[in-house]
Amino acid sequence: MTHELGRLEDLPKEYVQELRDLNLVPLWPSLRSVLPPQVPTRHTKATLWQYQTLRPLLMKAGELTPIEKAERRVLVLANPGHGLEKMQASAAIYLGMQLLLPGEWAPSHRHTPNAVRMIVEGEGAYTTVNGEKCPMSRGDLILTPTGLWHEHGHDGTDPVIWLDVLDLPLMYYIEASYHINGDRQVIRPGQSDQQYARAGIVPSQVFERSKKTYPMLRYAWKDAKLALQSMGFDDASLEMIQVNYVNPETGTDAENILGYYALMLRPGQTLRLPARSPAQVFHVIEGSVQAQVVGQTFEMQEADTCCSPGYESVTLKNLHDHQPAFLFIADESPLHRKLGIYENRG
Ligand code: GTQ
Repeated sequence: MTHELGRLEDLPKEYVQELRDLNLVPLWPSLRSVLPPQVPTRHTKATLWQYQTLRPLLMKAGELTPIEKAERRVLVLANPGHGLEKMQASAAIYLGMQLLLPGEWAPSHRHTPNAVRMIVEGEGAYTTVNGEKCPMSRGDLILTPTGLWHEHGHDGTDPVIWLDVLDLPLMYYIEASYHINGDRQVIRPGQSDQQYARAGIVPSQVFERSKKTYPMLRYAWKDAKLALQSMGFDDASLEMIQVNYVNPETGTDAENILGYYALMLRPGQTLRLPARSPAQVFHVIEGSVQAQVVGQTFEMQEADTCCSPGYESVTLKNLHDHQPAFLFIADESPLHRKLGIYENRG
């Protein structure tokens, strides 16, 4: 049973003011709003960002603002439910589309928020993460976990665009977001996507030396795609063809706060994802996909991105009858699990 609670207006104005003057606030008028019944209040609105409409504006930013004046030339995919100035896609997720033009360099820095890049378009650019050069190709996932130095360079001939996913809103909210600038990194030999090229087979040195917290920094799309295709081929009855991007030495989430996944939809497949507590982001790597999110229907083409609030189911449909579709997904599951609030409501 839910009782009607006393309102602020029910109290004498002078009393409320007397409290306020002492930095005191009565709980009961606000109790239901901070602890709503059954389901949390979610500011995250189901929102679609179409690449086709965003891309020309990002290219325009390339003309208007030189890289030296931007450091990171990014258009933020901001959720109107949170207010655009908050620059957040969900409570914990930040999304940005970043442009790097041939010859440009985005200087080295490190920061507390964890980031990943999902490469959308172009060849020849790279991110150097703690001295490891990570080449960028469409669909590749590159990690820049908390505290690791990273800078972006471009030796190619055409614009390169990628999707940045960060836990910046969370870090900012807990007053832990800051950055440090650094010198250009010296590139050391060795690439983690070569060292961990096959699942279950890891370099023996791992057991001799102290383990790296983040052994794998680049996940090539060709490997993730092959894994999905193999899974689908292996078991024709498998409905959820999805892989997790994990730390290859521990099997745990690749980063601490946000989870990253790749999903394949068979030709014509419709897949209902259960209502789980974390908010999610869907980005089309290949194909076209319809996403039904909280009463909204988004028709998504390649490189389109949408988000969904937590505690809502999402239905994905591959709009092609003859080709599979591939999605990159980011969510707040690692955070929810660590906080002990993860729920799957079916
Ligand atoms: O590329 O390092 O979208 O530091 C926001 C903050 C990208 C980056 C963003 C960043 C970066």
